[in-house]
Amino acid sequence: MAVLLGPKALLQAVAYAWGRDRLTPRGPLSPWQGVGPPVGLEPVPGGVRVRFPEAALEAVFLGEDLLRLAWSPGEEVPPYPLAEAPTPWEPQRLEGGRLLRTPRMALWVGEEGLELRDPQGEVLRREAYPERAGPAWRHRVALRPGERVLGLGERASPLDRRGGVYRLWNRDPGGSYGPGEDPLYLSVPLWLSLLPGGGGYLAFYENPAEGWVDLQGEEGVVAFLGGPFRYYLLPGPLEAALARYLRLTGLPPLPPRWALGFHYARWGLPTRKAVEEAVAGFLGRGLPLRAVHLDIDHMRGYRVFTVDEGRFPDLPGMVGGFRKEGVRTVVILDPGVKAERGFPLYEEGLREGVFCRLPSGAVFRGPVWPGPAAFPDFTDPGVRAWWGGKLAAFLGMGVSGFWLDMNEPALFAAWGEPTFPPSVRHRLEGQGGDHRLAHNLYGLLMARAAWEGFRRHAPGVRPFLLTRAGFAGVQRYAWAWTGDVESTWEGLRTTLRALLGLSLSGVPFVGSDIGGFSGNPPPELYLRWFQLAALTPFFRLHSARWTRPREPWRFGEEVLLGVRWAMALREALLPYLYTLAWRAAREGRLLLRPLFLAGGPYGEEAFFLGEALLVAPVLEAGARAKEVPLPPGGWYPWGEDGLLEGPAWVRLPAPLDRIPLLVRSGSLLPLLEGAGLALHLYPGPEGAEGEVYWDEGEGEGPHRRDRFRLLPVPGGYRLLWEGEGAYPWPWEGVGLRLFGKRLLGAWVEGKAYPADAGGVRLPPFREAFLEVKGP
Ligand code: NBV
Repeated sequence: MAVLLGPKALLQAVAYAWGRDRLTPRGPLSPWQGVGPPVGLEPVPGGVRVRFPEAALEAVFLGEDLLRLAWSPGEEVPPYPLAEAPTPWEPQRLEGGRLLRTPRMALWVGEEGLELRDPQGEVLRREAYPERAGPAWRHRVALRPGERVLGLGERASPLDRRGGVYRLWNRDPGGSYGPGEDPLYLSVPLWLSLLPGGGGYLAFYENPAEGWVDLQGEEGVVAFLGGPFRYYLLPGPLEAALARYLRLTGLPPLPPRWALGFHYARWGLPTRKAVEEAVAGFLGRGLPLRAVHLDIDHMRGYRVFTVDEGRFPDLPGMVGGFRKEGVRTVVILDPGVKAERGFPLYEEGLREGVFCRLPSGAVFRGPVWPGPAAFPDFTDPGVRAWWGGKLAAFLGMGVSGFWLDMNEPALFAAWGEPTFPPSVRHRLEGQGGDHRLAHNLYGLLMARAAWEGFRRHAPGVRPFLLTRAGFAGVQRYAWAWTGDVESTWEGLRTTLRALLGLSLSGVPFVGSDIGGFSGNPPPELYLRWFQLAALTPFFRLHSARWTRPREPWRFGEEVLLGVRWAMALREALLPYLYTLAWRAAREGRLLLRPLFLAGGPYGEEAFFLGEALLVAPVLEAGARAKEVPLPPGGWYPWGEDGLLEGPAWVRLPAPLDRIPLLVRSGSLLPLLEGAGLALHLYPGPEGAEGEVYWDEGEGEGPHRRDRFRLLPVPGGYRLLWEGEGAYPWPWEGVGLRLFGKRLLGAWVEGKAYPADAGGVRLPPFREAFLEVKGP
């Protein structure tokens, strides 16, 4: 990557890599040794303590669906990933205390290992007792034929991880990556097992140390080079296990509504004028832009928290002007602080002792954008508060969000690991430790610092944070994007995998750089990427500074029309998406759901967005149709009356300007249509149901939740509307559109409302009768 920066940075990157190698202790791992068979067993609150000649295990239930297994000895790390301090839950004790059972799961403490069983006694997971090598731990987990292993965070590999080895270590691949690159920026030690019968379980290792998961053979090996060997087991169904995991590590907050709109970013917009021209380009063409991101170009010599007044005069004026047009501004923040005498932030950081240090006590410096930089130690609460305080100036300028980059942490190294040497010290809330333990936490804790600073300095405003790196728990603070993926069809397929993998690892708000980051997408790829991104939680166009301009009008009329359609679809879906966001925040429901999570077959070709939409993105050049495995049930092609029946493989038309999209029969979709809200009714044999969550879109004021139920009756349907919450219904009445049957008209309190081709608009009601015709 440093090559991209020129000779000076290259020299720095070489010097850094050489120096780092000198600082990095080398030597083989001591040999692995088993902990031996259990030699004693005694009850503890919620579970059991098992003694081994060389180790001990505490297995404690924290609920009927949550079991914690903690091995000692081990290196402790503060419980950063956790959002709750769970308390023991008493299981039933059988067979001399070796079988512990709850209504949802059971643990068997055997001679050679542990078994996790379902309430019927079926084994969900069998693991051998672990082995140790100094501070390192590893264990073997049996895998069945046909068992799939998913999760492990953001990966550029097939969703089913079997057959590969995956490193648990956040890493910047350096400006571009494609299929198979491992590891990437955001790893999560979360393993989901999908068993051949459809059941499964979740295992979450609460260990930030470097590790790997080897799934090449008939058993899986999970290893960590240090840290606590502590993990949680949760029985399936997988979606319920993920929701429980999200409560354990923290539900994502409800985002501001604007964040669900379209964002534009571009690295290499050197001046205020260039940014304003880009924004005007969207608005002038009626393209609904909701946020613009400022990449590192606005900084003075890449000094974080500065603005180059020459190139970006009166930033508050620019930000305020955008806001009037409905466009929010998001600013990038890198963790590296230019190590330069006279730079106030650096001087202050030195005075206050916020930077990471080497064992010698010297401040650690590594090359990044501004040249040699020092890095705040986010594992210290005082440093988090200090850093968070720096957001105040940008918030005061009207900035609405922050984009956290390079927080793996990444730096420029000519070879070897592009990150801190392992010996760099971290405070880890006072307990102290080195970078081996803190590395994977750095992005999480930078996000936490930004979150806490945002909350403190803009009270009542919902923070918007986007991060590249993270760990379990990062969903409490930030959305994530998939970084510098290449601009190829393979890159698009890789992106879909990375997005679904993140979602399956408990990071629900995710997105990618439309068109890929590092290259020039051909027009068709660009449009297909746009269509997919419009149906992922985070919808942003972004690209590297060495690429050709990428705005939707740069590819000709046909592409622009296609982009307009995708953007209009996104805008229309806003009430649906916002309701999904609220359900994620309230219950830990995922937005992106691979088909197998909800009764469909395993596959990577299609996914659900929420419960109602099945998205089948086109991932190949020239394709004008897409084969999709339909899960059981009825499926309406988007906006059409004809019904497809699953389970079946179907071939959906995929003209260049459309993404194949299906609606589950039985759904009721809330959509924006013009200035009003319309319910699109896609009835199944039992009618349909759906809901809308709405509020001011920002802040912490009142909200409302409206539930609709469509029930078949002779001659048509009854439609029931139940609203709750103090926020007034913001639209004039409600529009209705019926699919599958012809809507003749509606009746509310004895008054008739005839329908036309666009459906019917009704005043607010508690019950309406819909008169329909035909099959
Ligand atoms: O800040 C520049 C880029 C940014 O545009 C991109 O989105 C990040 O993933 N950043 C990486 C720094 C280095 C890119 C080679």
